[in-house]
Amino acid sequence: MTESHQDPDQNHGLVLEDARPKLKRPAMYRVVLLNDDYTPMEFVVQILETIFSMDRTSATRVMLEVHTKGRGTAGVYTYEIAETRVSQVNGFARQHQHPLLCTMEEV
Ligand code: TYC
Repeated sequence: MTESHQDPDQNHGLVLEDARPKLKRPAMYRVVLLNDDYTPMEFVVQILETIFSMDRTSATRVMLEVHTKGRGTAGVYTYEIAETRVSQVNGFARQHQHPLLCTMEEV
């Protein structure tokens, strides 16, 4: 058997790494709050302050956007962070018996 059959890349057993490995940006996910008729406005503002680290002015603006338009963006994150925040919002809302819903979608 010839050398070229045993070592088709002719690298003689060396593992060669690409000098410029291909990097992909991670997929990003929008965390979306949905409007409902029962969750108190103040509760939604508190969620935006505590779970999404917004100041009161931004939290109030986002809450009112959801209230008037039906939905609004609380933030954009990588998958695991978005998933954690969605389950924190839904868990906290359920604990307080509010119907508030939070979901995520790829940007
Ligand atoms: N629509 C609610 C009310 O009038 C307030 C609200 C805002 C509820 C945003 C949910 O994601 C929400 N009390």
